[in-house]
Amino acid sequence: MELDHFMKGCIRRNPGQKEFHQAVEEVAASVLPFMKSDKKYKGVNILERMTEPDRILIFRVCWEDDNGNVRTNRGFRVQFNNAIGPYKGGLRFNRSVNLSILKFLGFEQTFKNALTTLPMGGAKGGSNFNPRGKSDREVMRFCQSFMTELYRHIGPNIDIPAGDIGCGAREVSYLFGQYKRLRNEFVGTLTGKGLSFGGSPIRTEATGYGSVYFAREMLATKGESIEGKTCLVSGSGNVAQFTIQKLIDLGAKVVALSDSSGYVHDPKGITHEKLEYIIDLKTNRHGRIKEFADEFGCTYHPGKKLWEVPCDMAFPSATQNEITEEDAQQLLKNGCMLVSEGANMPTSIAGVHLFQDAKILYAPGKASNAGGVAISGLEMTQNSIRMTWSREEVDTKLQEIMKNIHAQCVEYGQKKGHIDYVKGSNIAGFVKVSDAMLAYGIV
Ligand code: NDP
Ligand code: 2IT
Repeated sequence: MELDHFMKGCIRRNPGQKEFHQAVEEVAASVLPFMKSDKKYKGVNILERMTEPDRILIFRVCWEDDNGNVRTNRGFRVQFNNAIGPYKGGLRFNRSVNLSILKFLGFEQTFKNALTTLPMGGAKGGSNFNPRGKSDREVMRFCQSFMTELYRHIGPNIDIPAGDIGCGAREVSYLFGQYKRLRNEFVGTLTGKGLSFGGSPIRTEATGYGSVYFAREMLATKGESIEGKTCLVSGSGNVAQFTIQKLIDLGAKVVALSDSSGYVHDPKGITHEKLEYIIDLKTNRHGRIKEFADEFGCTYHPGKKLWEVPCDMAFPSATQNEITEEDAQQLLKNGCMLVSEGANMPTSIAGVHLFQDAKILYAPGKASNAGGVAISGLEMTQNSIRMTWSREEVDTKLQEIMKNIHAQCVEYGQKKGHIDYVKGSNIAGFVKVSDAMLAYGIV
């Protein structure tokens, strides 16, 4: 009832932004009942305030393609909340990008960043520019044009962008190079940089590794381990690649992965050698996952989703709403006992409810994929102190941070021996950000 009332207001204020409504509803369902437990939340409209971004920047991005045509894209930066630290979050370059998607991502980022224990606020940005099929020079010209507007709104103590879908090492490098030229200063205003110019060890791997470390923590609550488990990993980009790598290292068997065209099923399991092929295919050659099936003689399923393959554990690592209610039903029917979200909001609300009702180990992205932004936070620290830590040091810190996030979920989400990670992560993130906002008065 209370949730319905809150959501009516949210929908009225943000018409047509269905992904944003979805992200808010998931948080409000956990937080509204919790707010009754303390009178400091009474009469201050704190959740309304937290669902309104601090500011949104929208700008024109013009560039010239290889054939001399003038192209126009739209650039965005949603600076959602800087109550606990400077704005921080990735840039998404994909045809589907719109304000609803970036607002949902910026909102989730605010809670996620609070969970990392590091001082970072939440933001997200990007463009409806699609790097797929573009030459390196076209991507460069787009990135330089994008930064020519964005640079005036960001800075190492203001807002620190990074990558996301369609924005990897190549794009971050072009963006950082242009920022540096315009400002004439070398500071850590972007994260995910190359290792020779201020990047942190393990940042490339961090989201995927973190998602597996989080799964390991969840399994430990049941006295179980990763070893021997059959896994599905959707996507085949940055997050999927290093989720697969860590799963193989820890003795799991990954039998399927995908891209936006379909999935490949490899019952023998992905090996390190096959993974190297995938990394080269997707990161360097920008190819299609079908080529993996041709190369290694396994089956390719065009236009299908991999959730129909039986598994013990699922790691959705592609995009939002890739697990529908039907997909969740299918996973549960096949005996899936753990879902660790590498992507942001990959499960529809109906799917989340099915996982919660089935009481499987289910981690929402804001908890399980926080390793990426956490290491971005450590990249900022290293840039500030002008030092680089070793891989081992950063990996140890990543494991500690994922443990800590798990502990926060247990603190706020445990009920009768079961851990509701959705409730736990939403409340833990909310407590930290709202405490700061309330301390500032009416802001
Ligand atoms: P990449 O661009 O490296 O890879 C994205 C992958 O997802 C590709 O395989 C892509 O397929 C697939 N994909 C993209 N859109 C769709 C779609 N609409 N339907 C099906 N498949 C799709 O991005 P990342 O790996 O960095 O990001 C993946 C997810 O992880 C996103 O949800 C992102 O927000 C989230 N995330 C990323 C972090 C990071 O550090 N990079 C941190 C935390 C979360 P194709 O090759 O066909 O385009
Ligand atoms: O969704 C995310 O957390 C990211 N894309 C990473 C953001 C970052 O600033 O590293």
